[in-house]
Amino acid sequence: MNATNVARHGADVDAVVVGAGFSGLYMTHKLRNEMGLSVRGIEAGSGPGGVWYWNRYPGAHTDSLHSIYRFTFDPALIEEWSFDKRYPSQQEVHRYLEFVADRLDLRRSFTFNSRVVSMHYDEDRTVWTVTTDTGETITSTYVITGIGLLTAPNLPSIKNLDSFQGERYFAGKWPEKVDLAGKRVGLIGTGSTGIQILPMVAEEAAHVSVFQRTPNYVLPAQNRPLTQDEKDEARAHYREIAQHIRQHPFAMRFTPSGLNALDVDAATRKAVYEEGWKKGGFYFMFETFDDIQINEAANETACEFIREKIREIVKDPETAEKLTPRGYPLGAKRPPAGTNYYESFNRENVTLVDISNDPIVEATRDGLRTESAEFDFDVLIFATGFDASTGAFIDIDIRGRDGMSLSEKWENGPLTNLGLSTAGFPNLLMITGPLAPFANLVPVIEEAVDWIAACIAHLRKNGLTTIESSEAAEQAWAQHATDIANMLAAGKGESVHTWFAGANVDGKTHAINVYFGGANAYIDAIHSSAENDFDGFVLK
Ligand code: NA7
Repeated sequence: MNATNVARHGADVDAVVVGAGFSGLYMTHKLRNEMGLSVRGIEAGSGPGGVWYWNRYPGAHTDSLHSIYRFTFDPALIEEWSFDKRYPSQQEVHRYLEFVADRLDLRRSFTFNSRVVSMHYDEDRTVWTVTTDTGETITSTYVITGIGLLTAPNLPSIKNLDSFQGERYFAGKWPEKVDLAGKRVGLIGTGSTGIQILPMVAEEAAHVSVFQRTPNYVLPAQNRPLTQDEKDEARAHYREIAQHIRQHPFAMRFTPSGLNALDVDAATRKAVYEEGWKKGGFYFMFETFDDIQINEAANETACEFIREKIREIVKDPETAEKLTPRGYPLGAKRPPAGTNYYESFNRENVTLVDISNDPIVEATRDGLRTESAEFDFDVLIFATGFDASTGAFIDIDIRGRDGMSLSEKWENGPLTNLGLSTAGFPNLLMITGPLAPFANLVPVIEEAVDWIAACIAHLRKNGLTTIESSEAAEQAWAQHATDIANMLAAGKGESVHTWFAGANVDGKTHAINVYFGGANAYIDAIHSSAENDFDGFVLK
């Protein structure tokens, strides 16, 4: 269906959608193809893909199983697409999103190679003015962000960095082609990104020095090609799978084991963990013992199992010891899933540099200097993570009612109702904005997009002009998110610089910026709000 409605209040379009990842693509489909609104999409990349467009670094893949990392709103998309790997690679997910954009004819609604730099609200006209870095200005009734949770780079401020004469790359903005063959590489960061990059780069480079500040609990992904039967099963049962994952706290295809680590003997415990390790990735967290999320002593048994694995895999005891995480629970940091990560440290051409007690002091012409040593490289890779959740919003000059700046409003931590809207910014709607769940995000995105579409339909049907969160509801939601995090391992990560709490970025306020109460509870909450005339939101 083509746009049939002239945008209201003299605006150029009904809706500007920012971003062409999972969120922006589905939102555009919903508003334009299903509801007939005029939509303008803006995307900084040269094509669709969102985080899967930018994160082209070697080894990038999902930590979500193939069967739960795709749209389920359209049976044709299920029928016509299968992933090839158990955990699809960046290339696969990128191709998938290109396929979705083409299948639903979405590209023509987007302007690519264009970045939104400001969004200002005019209260008299109830219209937003969106400006891009190409100098374009668009007015719109609604502005909807699909700008991702992990998009704004976190680049540490290293003294004299510009004096380094070699090549420099940030993993999350990896160029099309990088030749590392025969080069000496410095890799900073051992989160999900760094641990995926290392084994790939070590195959190619002459030498890799890995700069580690905090050791991680790295689970084995156990990635492999899918069999035809697995692909068929995922396709045949996609509706049940979609329903099942919406009832899981992390929107994943797991079933709690019904076992508690502290209720079984040591031999049983080891056997259960061994099975979880073999299955790989988040199976280890969610299908071994139910109490490891909530009981510190139970959690410690899982940590100890992983420490033992590190000692078994890594041949040099000193390196194994440096790689061993201690003093914080599994889940306080986002546990990465790797392939041959610990094994890489048995290679002749990989060295671990522990910078926890010997920090990087400055960059030199040829590399990096820590307090006690100098390291020379041809290439420096930053796998240092993201200014998560709020960062992509703060990078845009967003001003709501009376010129209020969003970055000033969120100075002491983000305030949203259900990650969808914030008071004082009418008709700014966020798809999984700050304080949306930490989970496998595709189903959560589908639910948030459906909620926003239902909300806009409700406004139009009832002759209403604006929606925004009530102040009381967003205060209550932020407090609830903080209270929940404090009860869980995820709330114990401040001391280990976790991005969950904004603690990974120099100078950022430490405040929880994702919701740990469960994707299932979140989905119930947004359904309940929609069913009760958008309770918690002010509609005018
Ligand atoms: P993460 O998980 O935030 O990891 C970033 C890594 O970079 C981590 O090891 C950090 O050490 C390290 N880091 C960050 N700043 C510095 C400085 N200043 N000096 C040294 N080391 C530093 O980001 P990823 O990109 O790996 O993963 C992000 C998400 O993407 C992940 O959670 C998945 O959801 C997908 P630290 O641990 O803070 O000591």
